[in-house]
Amino acid sequence: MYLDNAATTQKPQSVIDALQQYYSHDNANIHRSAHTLASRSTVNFENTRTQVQSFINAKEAAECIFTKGVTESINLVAASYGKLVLQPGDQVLVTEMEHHSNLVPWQRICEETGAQIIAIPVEKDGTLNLETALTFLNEKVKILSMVWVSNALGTINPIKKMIDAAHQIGAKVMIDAAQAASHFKIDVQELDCDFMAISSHKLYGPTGLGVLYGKRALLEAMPPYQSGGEMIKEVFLTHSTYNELPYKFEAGTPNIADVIAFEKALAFVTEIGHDQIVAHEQALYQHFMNAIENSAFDGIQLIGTAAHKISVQSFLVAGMHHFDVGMLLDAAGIALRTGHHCTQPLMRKFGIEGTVRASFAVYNTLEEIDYFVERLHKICTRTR
Ligand code: 7TS
Repeated sequence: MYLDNAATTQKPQSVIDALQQYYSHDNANIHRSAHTLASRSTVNFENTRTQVQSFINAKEAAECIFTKGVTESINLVAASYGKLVLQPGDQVLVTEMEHHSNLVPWQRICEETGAQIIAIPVEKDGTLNLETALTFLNEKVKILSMVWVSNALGTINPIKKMIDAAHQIGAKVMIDAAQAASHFKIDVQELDCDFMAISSHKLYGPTGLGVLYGKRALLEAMPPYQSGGEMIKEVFLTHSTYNELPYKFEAGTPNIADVIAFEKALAFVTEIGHDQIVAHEQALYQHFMNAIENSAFDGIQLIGTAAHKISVQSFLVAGMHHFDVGMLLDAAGIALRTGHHCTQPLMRKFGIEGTVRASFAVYNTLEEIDYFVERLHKICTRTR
């Protein structure tokens, strides 16, 4: 039973078949050869980019850059855009609920540029107080980089209001949509974010692949991130000129097979529909919450109780280490994550080392939740 969907989702057969198809019949490097195989894989590769454009409603496909995932997307923006604009005394605004991948790249660029990281505090229930959050936006803030949905808490943040307020003070906004993309219909034009990062593997697609969306004007102004083949227009021995978007940010042979298979993952989500996915996940989540709010579960401490959440619940069992709870559940055939969830500052804020985290996806069933609840109940009662 797989309840670790916030870490990575399982893949539909169509994605697995697309990988098999590529390596068995279409394998060729893209964008550089004249032969039939190469043009076939190039067409398929670029087709995924067009599907990504439509999935997030970007104005152009060229604003969608393939990366290794959210981590690399944020590193790219920090190293390229951050280095371009940050000056000593400037601020990069984040929240206390960021994944490490939306903290460490900014810490490193702030060390280099003399800018400072400021974090909006998280309330006890795992939410951001919008009024408090808005007070952090002042003229020193050049970049707001925040998570849409917390991986550890499941909290859905009010990003549209934050984006609009950040723009009013002239800051640019990067959204970490790692956990949001499989649940919500994304419209980057409507949100008006400047950058957005998503990972394919949390969206039913292959691992090691993600997308960085950026507004064209910003991407044009930014220096390349990595250098080598593909990202150049002309190379001389001592200097080079750079390729047009999106290739300027895609140095080297990309992750061709996974990009091609990712199109099937996007189709999987689109065919079911975000509304259907969320309705199913919320039904599972409510079923779980109803069961554990039952008095028989008084040994459970919930971490993250925001009113607006995705189907993720962190918790602790009284008198037991979270690792032990995870191991007992694993022994019962239930896979979920334990630990700090790459959010150590958030765990520190709550005065804990980590949690047990259950995260439900579209293929989980009510029967699975019943079994999970039954096993969890056994674990809770044996600690008394
Ligand atoms: N941001 C958030 C909100 C995440 O949940 C994750 C991964 C990342 C960034 C990094 O994404 P990556 O694809 O570059 O690794 N989160 C988790 C998790 O919760 N358990 O394992 C990975």
